[in-house]
Amino acid sequence: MPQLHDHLVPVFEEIVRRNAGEAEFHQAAREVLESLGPVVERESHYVDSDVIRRLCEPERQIIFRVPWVDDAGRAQVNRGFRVEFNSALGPYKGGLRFHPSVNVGIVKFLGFEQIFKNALTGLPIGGGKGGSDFDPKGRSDAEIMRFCQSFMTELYRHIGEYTDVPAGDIGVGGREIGYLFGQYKRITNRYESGVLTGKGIGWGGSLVRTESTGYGAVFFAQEILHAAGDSFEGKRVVVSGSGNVAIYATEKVHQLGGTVVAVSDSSGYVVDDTGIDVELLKEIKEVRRARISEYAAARTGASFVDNGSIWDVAADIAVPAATQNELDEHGARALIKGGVRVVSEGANMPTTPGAIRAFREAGVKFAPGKAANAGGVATSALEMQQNASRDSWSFEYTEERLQGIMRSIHDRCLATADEYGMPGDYVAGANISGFTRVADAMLAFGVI
Ligand code: NDP
Ligand code: 2IT
Repeated sequence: MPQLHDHLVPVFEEIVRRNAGEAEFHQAAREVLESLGPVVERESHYVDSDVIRRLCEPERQIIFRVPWVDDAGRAQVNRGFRVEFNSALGPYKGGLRFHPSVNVGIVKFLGFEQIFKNALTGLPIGGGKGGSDFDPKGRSDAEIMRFCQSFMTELYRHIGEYTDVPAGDIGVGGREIGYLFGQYKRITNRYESGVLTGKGIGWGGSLVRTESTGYGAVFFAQEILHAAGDSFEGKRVVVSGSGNVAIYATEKVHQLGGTVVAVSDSSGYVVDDTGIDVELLKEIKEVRRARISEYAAARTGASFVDNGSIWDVAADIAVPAATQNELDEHGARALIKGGVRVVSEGANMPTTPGAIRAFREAGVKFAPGKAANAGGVATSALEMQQNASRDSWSFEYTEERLQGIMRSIHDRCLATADEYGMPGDYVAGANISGFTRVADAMLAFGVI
C-alpha cells in the first residue's frame, strides 16, 4: 500500500475508528489522503487548521424507515439514506442509489467522492449521496411508484433547491425521478424544479442529462488520446455494465469511430466483435428491462459468457461503468495482457487500489471516476442553471458545454499533477485539485 504522509496517518486512523466496518468509505478516503502528501508538505495550513479532518466528517447523515406495500398486499420495510457531506461550494448534490448492497458505508464513500468530483466541475455544487437497500429487480411499475412515494415522504423535509439536490444513480433513472418529483410537488405544494435533476424533458429536465455521464467518460478518454496525438478511430473498447452510463458511453465511442466489443450486467457479459448494436441494447435494457443474455439471443455473431470476466476481452480502451471494485488486480493484468492503453472510470471507484497500481506500473493512462464521470453531475448543474432561469437549451449547445467541462477537468488534473511533481498522474491531479477548491472555501468560512 502506498504510504500516507506522517501528518495524515492519525487522520486516517480516526476515520477507521469512527466509521467501523465501512470498508468502501475507508478505501475512498485513503485514496484521497494518499494523494495529499505533497500538499500538506508544501502548505502546512491545511494541517494546522484541521480542515482535512473536518472534511472527512459528513455535515449530516440521515437514516430513515421506508415502509411500503407490495403487489401482494404485504408490508415491506427498507432503509433510506441521505448523507449531506459537504456544502462549502454549493447545495449538497449527488445521486440516489437503489440497490440491495446499499448501506451507510456505501453512501458515505459515494458522498465523499462526490465532494471532489463536484468541485472539479468548477460549478457551484457541494457533495452528497443517498439511496436505499430497496431492490428494484422484478418489481412492478406500481411497486416502484409506491416505494418512491414513501421514500420521498421522508426525504422531502431534508432537500430543496438551495439545500440538497438529489438525482439518479444505480437503480434510479428517469422513471424513478418522475415518481419522486411528483411526490415532492404534492407534499410541498411547490413546483420547485431545481430540487431534483434528471427530470423528464417536458417538465424541467435538461437535454443531454441522460447521455452525459457516458458521453463525458468517453470525452475524457478522448482528451487523453488527443494529448498523445491519438484518437478513438479504429480502437477496440470494452465497457462494463449495460445501464445508463454504459449505454451512452457505447453510443459516444461509436460516434467517435471506435468499436465497443463487449458490455455486461451482473449475470455475465456479451461479446460482439462487429460492435455492440446500441439501439438493440437500449431496447433490451431501457424498454424491456431484461438481462444481457437477451442481447446475444437477438444478435447473430454475438455470444453470452456467464462464467468469466469481461476484462479477459482484449481491448485498447476500457470503461468500467457498473459498480465499485468490479475491476481488481487480476482483471487489470488481463486487460494489460490484452493491450489496454487507457482506462476511463464511468462508475464510482470501480477499480481496486491493486488494479490502479498495476495500471500505473504498466504505463496505462488511468482516469479516476471523480474526474472521468463528472459529466453527469456537471450536466445536472446545467439543468439547475436552466431551471433557475426558466430556460431550456438545445442538445447541441448543452453537449458543447459538457465537452468543454470535460476538457477543462482533464487539463486541470494534468496541470495540478505537474505542479505537484507527478506528471501524468490523473489520480493525484483530481484529488489535489478537488481538495484545494473545497478546503479553501472551508477555510474562508472559519471553523463551522
Ligand atoms: P444503472 O442502474 O443504470 O446500471 C448499472 C449497471 O451496473 C447494470 O448493468 C448493473 O447490472 C450493473 N451492476 C450494478 N451493480 C452491480 C454489481 N453489484 N455487480 C455487477 N454488476 C452490477 O446505473 P448507472 O449506469 O447509472 O451507474 C453505473 C455506475 O456509474 C455506478 O457506479 C454509478 O455510481 C456511476 N455513476 C452514475 C452516474 C449517473 O449519472 N447515472 C454519474 C456518475 C457515476 P444489473 O442490472 O445486473 O444489476
Ligand atoms: O455519481 C454521480 O455523480 C451521480 N450519480 C450523478 C449525480 C447528480 O447529481 O447528477
